Amino acid sequence: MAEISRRDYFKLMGAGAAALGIAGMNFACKSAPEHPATSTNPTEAEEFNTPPNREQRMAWWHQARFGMFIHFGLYSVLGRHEWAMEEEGIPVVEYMKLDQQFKPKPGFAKAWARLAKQAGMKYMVMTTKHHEGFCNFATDLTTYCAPKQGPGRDLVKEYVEAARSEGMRVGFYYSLMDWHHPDGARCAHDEAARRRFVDYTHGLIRDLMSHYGKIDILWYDVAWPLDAKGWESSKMNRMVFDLQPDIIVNNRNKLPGDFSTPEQHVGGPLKKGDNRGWETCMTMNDSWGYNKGDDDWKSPKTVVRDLIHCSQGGGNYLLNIGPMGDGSIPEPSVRILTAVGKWMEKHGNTIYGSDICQVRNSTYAGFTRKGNTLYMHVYFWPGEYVAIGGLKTKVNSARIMTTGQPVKVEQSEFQAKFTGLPKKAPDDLATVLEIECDGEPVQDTLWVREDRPRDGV
Ligand code: JFZ
Repeated sequence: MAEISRRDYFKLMGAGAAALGIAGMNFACKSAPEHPATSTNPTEAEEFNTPPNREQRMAWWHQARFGMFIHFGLYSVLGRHEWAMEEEGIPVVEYMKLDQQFKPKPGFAKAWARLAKQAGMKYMVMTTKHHEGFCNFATDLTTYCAPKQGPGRDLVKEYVEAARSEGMRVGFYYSLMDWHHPDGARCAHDEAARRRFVDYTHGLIRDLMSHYGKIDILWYDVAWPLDAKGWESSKMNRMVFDLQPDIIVNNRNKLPGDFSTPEQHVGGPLKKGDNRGWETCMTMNDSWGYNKGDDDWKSPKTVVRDLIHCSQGGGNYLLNIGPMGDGSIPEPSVRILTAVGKWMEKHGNTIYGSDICQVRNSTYAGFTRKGNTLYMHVYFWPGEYVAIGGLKTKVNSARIMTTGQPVKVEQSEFQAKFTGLPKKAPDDLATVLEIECDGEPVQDTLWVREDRPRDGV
């Protein structure tokens, strides 16, 4: 273990997580019923994941497509990445003193929510407790929480109010792994410690689900060192849904949850018959928590492109900010999100509520779809004309959505060509062609490779 890097470690965990749906459930079947008293059907109690009305609970989320992730905690004061406490081996007593400098300025969360709205985001997910163990919210279960330490106030409450006031849906991130709690590691091999720590964890989640009104998303993270049985994840989810019947939860408490969480890459389609959702979470540089030295910022174009590709596959995009200890957002993030917001203002309707799009092959464009309308998002503008190979659906008409300019369509068996375009991209991030088709647009590139007439001997 000492010799593998954190990245490799997570790769391993990720591989395990891929099999989690099945493995987790099998495990649950072998375990004792978790709610024998509250259910007449113990099998059902054992296997509880989330309520069956998933489609209904997730409808707003599928529409929304784009959210803001916020990593905020004591590591925001330090500015050396949210893993600094472990990666630099900082003594716990020393780390704890950071609270004295953790003084978010008044209205800090308002600024986040305003920026999220401006960027075209529809929801926010903030760390209520990260691996460091510091609770940003009020609780009777520990003194290691914002109201009782440096900040002297409930930061989660301020976040919730700010998000709501800008019309954002509200999500809570919660790390199961805890580097501070005395039972956080020994719970793996000491049953009394596990009992205490699981009670503590369920208690904190109960606080979060009870004191802030309607919460839209619960985003669990890192389940080390326990499995679903150890965490009593089934019971955990049951409690969450008892308190918040309309909430959606992710898959990181080792149950499948309502959606999966591909990290730092655009996710793929779910397995056939799986009606859960997926959400790619991503950083704007390479760190989640504020990391002063990390200058590896993505361009606004990369962000827009990732958002398009998430929408194309029916997924969501949760894009992170790592505010500083005073709550202010690093300037590059503001700049990137402002540019993305300008693009979304004009083109957001090609993203929100879009349907999964089967057309996907182009080296310079991404695609989204609404019914029979295909949106071609050209991020690398080739000038004058663009073309789609193997489009099997008849195109009725097309225009450049960005400018309103109508576009000429030439369609032959293997190629749809859109001509008379300007030399220079009308929008640098992505120029969108709105293509009205005769039916649901379908592309077959293999057909092009196999059946297109060839030449020569
Ligand atoms: C976790 C955290 O360790 C990190 O600090 C951040 O909060 C991020 C959103 O989540 O990192 C992970 C968790 C899971 C995987 C990779 C990184 N995974 O399954 O590949």
